[in-house]
Amino acid sequence: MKEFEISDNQVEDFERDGFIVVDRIISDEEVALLRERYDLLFKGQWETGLVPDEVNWQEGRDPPDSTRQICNGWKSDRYVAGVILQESIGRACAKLGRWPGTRLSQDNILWKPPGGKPLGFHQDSSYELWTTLPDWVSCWIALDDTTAEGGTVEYVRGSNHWGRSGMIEQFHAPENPVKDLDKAAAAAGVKTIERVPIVVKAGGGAFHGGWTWHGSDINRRDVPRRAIVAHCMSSETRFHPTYVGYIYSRYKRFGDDTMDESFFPVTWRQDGYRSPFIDPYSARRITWGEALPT
Ligand SMILES: O=C(O)CCC(=O)C(=O)O
Repeated sequence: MKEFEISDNQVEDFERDGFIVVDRIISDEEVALLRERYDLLFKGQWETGLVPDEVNWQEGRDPPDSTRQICNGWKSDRYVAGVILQESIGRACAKLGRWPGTRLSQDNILWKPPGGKPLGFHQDSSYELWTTLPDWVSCWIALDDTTAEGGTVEYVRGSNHWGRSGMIEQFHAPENPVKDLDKAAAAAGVKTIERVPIVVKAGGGAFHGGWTWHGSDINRRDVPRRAIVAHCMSSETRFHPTYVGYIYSRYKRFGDDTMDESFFPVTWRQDGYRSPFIDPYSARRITWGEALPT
């Protein structure tokens, strides 16, 4: 597949609107592979033996109409790693964020079944205050063809300029998914909220900024809506010295604010560097934590 490139015009659109749509990010083969891996992951089958950082839905444990979510599936499944840690995504995020390089903060594996509940509208970067540079760029990739009524992700055009709000009241299955969004719009003096549903073929998707309001509604169709997201940060990012994020600060060492590439890999850097374990790990030549082949 021809790799996609982000143009200077797309960077301008991204900075103005808070997101851009890209028709093709991963190949049909990668889409098919991820759909197979999703079946296993939501059954709790961890290919590397390691449990993901967040498992917010498990077959037999959670309500069937909740939106299923796992974060950092790449640590548990090397096939997922092969897709989400690819260089082209890192390069695109760095260009959009005007960074010297990209680190993955976390992947987000999402599966909204027919009738699946909404995800509350939020700003991603409000959840990243445990870092020194909480200005994410995220790559959202559809694994099914999306439609407005199928509960696809929606971005609020221009909301990246509204300022920073905190974490929202309820992220999973809120009664009113736009409760916090409405408050933020009022605080910013915005009268008209333009919600843009992302309608793309499987393999296509969008890039959004960390301060862009987004979320998704109920899936009113009879087919699932699956997606994978690479939430990325600048390769220069360090841990905040004192703010403790309730999940990801567990990777911070005492008295040391540097980020370990084993947990926050550098997927692309303008000087050509990329965390050395990514390629042998993604090719399944080593498993989690194993030494690099000589
Ligand atoms: O796909 C969705 O429903 C929402 C995804 C999301 O919140 C994100 O990519 O940050």
